[in-house]
Amino acid sequence: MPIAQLTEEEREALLHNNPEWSLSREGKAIERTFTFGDFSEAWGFMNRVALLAESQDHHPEWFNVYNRVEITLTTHDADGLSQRDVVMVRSIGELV
Ligand code: HBI
Repeated sequence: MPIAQLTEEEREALLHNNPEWSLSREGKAIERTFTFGDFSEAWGFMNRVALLAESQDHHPEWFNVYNRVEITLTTHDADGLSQRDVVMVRSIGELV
């Protein structure tokens, strides 16, 4: 089911409020790299994000090497960023 994309103003507010994140894919996604002490911590973080993703029915694209986790958020059903990404950015921010 299609979902509304964020407006330009909403995208700017998202970035302004979350300076650790940056736009990618020509404004259709947002990404952030997280670095932890070791793999165990990184994996623990990924576990918690996975539970969030399931509860929100909104799933990250991510890449992990040892203590580093790169997360890209986008909404496939919107072909770009949506409020679902705003909520996920906020939820992930509360975890770290
Ligand atoms: N995760 N990132 C992302 N984007 C989506 O559009 C999406 C999702 N997880 C589940 C989901 N959509 C469902 O609503 C179905 O479209 C599979």
